[in-house]
Amino acid sequence: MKFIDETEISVRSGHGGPGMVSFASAKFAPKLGPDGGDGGFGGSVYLVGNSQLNSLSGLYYRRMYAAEDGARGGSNGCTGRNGVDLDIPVPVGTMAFDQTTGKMVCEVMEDGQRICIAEGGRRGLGNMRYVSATHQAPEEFTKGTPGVELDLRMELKLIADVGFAGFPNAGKSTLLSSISAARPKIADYPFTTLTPQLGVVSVPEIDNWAASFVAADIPGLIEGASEGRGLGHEFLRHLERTKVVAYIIDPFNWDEIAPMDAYETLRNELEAFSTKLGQKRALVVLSKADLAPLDFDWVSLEEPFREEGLELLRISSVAHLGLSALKRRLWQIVQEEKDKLDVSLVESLVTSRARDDEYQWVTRTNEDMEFGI
Ligand SMILES: Nc1nc2c(ncn2[C@@H]2O[C@H](COP(=O)(O)OP(=O)(O)OP(=O)(O)O)[C@@H](O)[C@H]2O)c(=O)[nH]1
Ligand SMILES: [Mg+2]
Repeated sequence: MKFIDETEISVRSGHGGPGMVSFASAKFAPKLGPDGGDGGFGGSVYLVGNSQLNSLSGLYYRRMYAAEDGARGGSNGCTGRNGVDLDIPVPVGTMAFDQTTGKMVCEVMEDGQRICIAEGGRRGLGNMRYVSATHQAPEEFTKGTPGVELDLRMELKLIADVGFAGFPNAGKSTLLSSISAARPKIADYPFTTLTPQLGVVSVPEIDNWAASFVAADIPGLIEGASEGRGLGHEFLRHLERTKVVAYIIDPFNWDEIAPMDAYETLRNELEAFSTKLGQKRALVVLSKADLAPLDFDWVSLEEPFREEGLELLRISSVAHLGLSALKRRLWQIVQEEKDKLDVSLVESLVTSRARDDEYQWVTRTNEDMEFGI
């Protein structure tokens, strides 16, 4: 199915059902009093995270989403049926923006997370509700409130731990296919990969038997991608949520570009897209090591990278060289970055707690003065 990472949809929650105006009567008892019931609540619209999906294509082919209206109240005190809620399944990492205000409505970050984006209308009240000692035959009722209508722009930023960035033909897809169960298209011409591909990489050598991370292979980049050359920058957003970017460089492509220049060009392209992305933790991966002659001078090839303080690994996806070391290192970096995030989260919590304490202390002293304590 076509990979879609941006689309527009319209959603509408159900209207609240109107209340009923009705009077009960029976044979020989024509005036038993009001018995109009309330309407039902309108159905709400929810976005539900689904880790089985990794494209917005489902939303691309269907644009209108409406939850059911609440039913009208009935006579005999019957309440109308509530409208059925509508769940829209979306891939994890989907963001919804309101088209009119441009503001983000919500972001679905976990599998099974259910977020209400349009709340159903409130139900209307039947005339039974308006009876009072002095108002025995009320004809008042309420209609219920209308549902909410929203035009949304949906954007997907895939959630992966590691992103592969590289020139076309560098061997990104071959690497993904040799370390995960993903089967991206591989060929010896540029721009074989046209859409991002995800793969789950398991790292069996780590003590924790469940150790794994998600890697994303995105279409090849070329110099000037920020000006729209090649496939442009379109897919770089899928690297934004990764913890580390693996720069896949073919060191035997000297005729076209030297390895260090290739790295710098790629990094500049990432930086031109977003400074944060350019500054993300990096690991340089020299691919196709099986092509090196026995006396190949790796030291002088790797020297400029080492001078820059860059971490470097050599692999061959075809001959399965260096893949275990790469998997293990990437996994370690992902853990380190996650720990850093946790630490900064705890720090921000501690500082905000400290601020709260300070605030409480100030208010407490005011109270203390009042009570003379
Ligand atoms: N000898 C050798 N060839 C490789 C290796 N990895 C990839 N290749 C070859 O390099 C070519 C390009 O590989 P891909 O994996 O399609 O490259 P890519 O980076 O995904 O390319 P795009 O999708 O165009 O960006 C293919 O012909 C692969 O067979 C390797 O480790 N050794
Ligand atoms: Mg590819």
